[in-house]
Amino acid sequence: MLTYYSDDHHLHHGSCELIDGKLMPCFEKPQRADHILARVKDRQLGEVRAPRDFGRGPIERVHSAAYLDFFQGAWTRWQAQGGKGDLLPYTWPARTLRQQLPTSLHGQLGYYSFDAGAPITAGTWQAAYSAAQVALSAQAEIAAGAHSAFALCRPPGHHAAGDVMGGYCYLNNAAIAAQAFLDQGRARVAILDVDYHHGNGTQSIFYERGDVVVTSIHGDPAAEFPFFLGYADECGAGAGEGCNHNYPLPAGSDWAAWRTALEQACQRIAESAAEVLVVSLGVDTFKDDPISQFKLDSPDYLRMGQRIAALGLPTLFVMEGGYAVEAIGVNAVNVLEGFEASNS
Ligand code: 6XA
Ligand code: ZN
Repeated sequence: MLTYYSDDHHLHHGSCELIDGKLMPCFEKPQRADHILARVKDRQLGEVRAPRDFGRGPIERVHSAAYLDFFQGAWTRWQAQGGKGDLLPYTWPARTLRQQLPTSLHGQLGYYSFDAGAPITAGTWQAAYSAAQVALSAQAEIAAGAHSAFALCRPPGHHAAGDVMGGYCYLNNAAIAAQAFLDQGRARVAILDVDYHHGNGTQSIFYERGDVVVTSIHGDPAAEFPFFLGYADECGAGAGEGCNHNYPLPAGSDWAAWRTALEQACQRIAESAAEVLVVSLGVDTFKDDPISQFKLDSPDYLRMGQRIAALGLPTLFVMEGGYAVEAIGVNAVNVLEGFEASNS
C-alpha cells in the first residue's frame, strides 16, 4: 500500500490544551506522525510519497472560502497585533448570542471554532493545507486504480466542519477526499470513522447529502467529547435521511463490543451501494490511550483491517487521532496490514 506523507506537519505544534482544569502539553503533537511513518518504513508497507499540490479548489468544495481566508490569515493578524504564544479562542456564539461575524480577530476566531482545542501557530495553516494535499494525493491514487492508499495526515480533520475548527482539527481531510471522489464521477462514497471520538465535522458536512454514507463508532457523546453530536438517533436529513449511522459505545468497551458495532456499520456500508470507502483512521480506541476510554489491544487492529477489507471496496485510509505515541505506529499500521493480508 502506498503512503502519502508530508514533513510539513512538523510546522504545527501547539503548546498546550486545557484538560480537566489544567493546562497540559498538547497530546496532538508531531511525534505521533513520526512514529507512524517509522512503523510504515519498518514494516515495509510500501513506498512513501510526498503529496502533489491540488491547490485550494478541492478544499473549497468542503470548507467556505471565508473560513479558509480567515484561517490562512489568522496568524499574520495575530502577529500584527503583537500576539504572544498560540492563537486560541475564548468566546463562542453559544445559545442566546448572535451568530454574526465580528470584526476582531478573537471574535472571528470564536465564530469559526467550537472549542479551544485547535490552537493556531505560525505553521498551522501550512501543516493543515499539506495534510489536505496528502489526503487528496492518496485519493488520486485510488481514483487512478489503486485498491488502497494511506494518507498519513496530521493535523487530523474529522471534527472540522464547513466553517468551524475544533478538537485538534482545521481542515476535514477525509471529507475533502470523499468530495473529490464525487467530483471525479463516483456516485456514492462511504465513510467509516473508527476514531474514539465522534466525527462531528464529517457528519455535519454530509448530513443532508444522499451521496455520502457516514458511519461512526465512538465513545457515547453523552459522556465524551464532542458531547453535542454523535447520538444514535442522528440519521441524516432531507436527501441524506437514512445516510448517517452512529454507533456510540460506553466507556470501557473492548474489542467484543466494538466489533459488533463494526459489523453493523459494515452492513450499512455494504447495503449502501457505495463505490469507494474512506476510513477515518483514529487509533485512540487503544487501551492505553491517555485521553480515551476504550480497551482495544494491538492485535485487534489487524482484525479491524481484515473486516474492512471484506467490504471489497477501494479504500482510502486517512489518519485521525491516537495519543499513545509509543503504540500509535503499531496500531495504525496493523489496520493497514490486516487490510492487505485479506486482499492478497
Ligand atoms: C478534547 C479532546 C479532543 C479529542 C480529539 C480527538 N480536547 N478527536 O482525538 O478524534
Ligand atoms: Zn479521537
